[in-house]
Amino acid sequence: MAFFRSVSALSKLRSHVGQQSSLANSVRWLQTQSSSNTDLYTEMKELVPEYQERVKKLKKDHGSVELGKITVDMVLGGMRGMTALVWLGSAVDPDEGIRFRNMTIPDCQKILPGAFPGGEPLPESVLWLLLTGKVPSKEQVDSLAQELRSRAKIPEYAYKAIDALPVKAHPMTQFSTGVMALQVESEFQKAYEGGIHKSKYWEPTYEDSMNLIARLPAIAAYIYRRIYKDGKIIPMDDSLDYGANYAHMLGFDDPEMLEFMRLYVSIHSDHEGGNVSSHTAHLVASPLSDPYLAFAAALNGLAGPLHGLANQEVLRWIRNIVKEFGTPDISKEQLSDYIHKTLSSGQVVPGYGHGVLRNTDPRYTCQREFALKHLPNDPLFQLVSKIKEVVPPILTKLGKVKNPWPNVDAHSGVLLNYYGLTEENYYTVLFGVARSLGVGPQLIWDRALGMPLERPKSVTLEKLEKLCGASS
Ligand code: NMX
Ligand code: MLT
Repeated sequence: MAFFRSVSALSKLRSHVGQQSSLANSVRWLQTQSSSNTDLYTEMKELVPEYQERVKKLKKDHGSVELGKITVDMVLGGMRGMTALVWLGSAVDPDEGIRFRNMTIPDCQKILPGAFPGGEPLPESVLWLLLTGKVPSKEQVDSLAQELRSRAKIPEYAYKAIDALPVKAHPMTQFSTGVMALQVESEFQKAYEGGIHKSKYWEPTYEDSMNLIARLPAIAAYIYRRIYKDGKIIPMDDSLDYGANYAHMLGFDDPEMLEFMRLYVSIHSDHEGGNVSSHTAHLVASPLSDPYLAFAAALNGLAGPLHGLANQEVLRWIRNIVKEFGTPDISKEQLSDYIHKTLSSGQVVPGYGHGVLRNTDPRYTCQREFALKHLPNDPLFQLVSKIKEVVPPILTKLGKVKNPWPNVDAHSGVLLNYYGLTEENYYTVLFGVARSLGVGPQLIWDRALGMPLERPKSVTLEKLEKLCGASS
């Protein structure tokens, strides 16, 4: 049966990408298969037993296979390189970057349904792909968009919880508070209190995750309008897709900005499981805390300047450069001096480096391509391009930076700024909305696959020294 579905999927792919179809794409498409269910929940109901069987077999037949060794450097070095998690939605190759269910960003741009032919992937397409591992049809994506719209109602007390904070509270503090307020409606919590059987945990987790994803844009837009637009709220437009609706509720209706938001949400959705926000969500959900509790925690990790807040820091840093020289049109020598000044004052160059990547982030590259197409003459875009030439050799010369290349955050700010979203303190909220599309599906799979409470072993410093035969 799966074979026939795959064959029909392959012929659909050919009609999708026509002459441009490469063999590699076709193979990847075959791996993803397709299905005729227009309802995502029905699709999941079919998939869950199949995946449960795979995990059961893996544990039974290969439970003691060794995946690597753990060194003292790893224990003292933020667990870099330790394989310790299963994450279904995506994986990051150090050189090539992200693959969403084995599809690169260009694959997604070619194959996933967009708002119009040739358009950027719709976030709904990405959500379907991340959850099911299958490329959705336009009909499936439309049905999911409708499902999300129908779940998007926000209880009044969530707005009141945000209103209890001073307007000057950081947007991420307001966002995390809003998510905690939404937790009051957790279906998982209710079901657990009602004595649900563990084999059914994934079902209320699906409800919570989908409700959460559906409600985040309105909560996030409320915060933006509250802080920056005198509290003048713009209601949701039922004719719009997820990304476009978010932009619309923020106050942006330029079709180019709507398209950028679709791309933005899609590429920020997932970055395998070890990044701080995703890993935090998985950890916090592991003792059966519901998706709201887990996602609020994830947002608090995302709000750190070495993680998601870097997008805010990048634009602030770029603006400071412009302020210092009085113009964005500066020489490479001036830029180099500024970068050295940043480093010698003990700060990092925001938007550069990565815990896993060892090459330019493809999320940077696709944003650059978008900018080249739509805003090639924007002075800040030109400055960002110059920064990309000047920073890597300087970081390389330091001799300690493992990845001198730009990451996703090095680019997003200038695009948002160009379209009028100039308030950089808000940028991490956009990242947070997008990240729910990656975290939500994994939390559903965590419960479907019976992932246990996460509890690694720690050692004291004395024990570590003793294990190494070192004297203190
Ligand atoms: N500027 C200056 N120094 C850097 C940078 C940078 N961009 N990147 C790494 N280093 C330093 C790092 O601070 C460390 O120094 P020390 O030994 O003195 O503590 C040294 O180089 C080795 O670090 P790495 O092993 O290369 O990087 P690590 O995996 O520890 O950290 C980041 C990864 C992303 C935290 C780091 O590259 C960084 O701080 N980058 C700037 C902030 C940023 O852009 N974060 C966003 C990441 C993407 N996201 O959205 O989450
Ligand atoms: C992310 O998207 O989460 C960041 O690139 C950080 C990471 O992958 O560690």
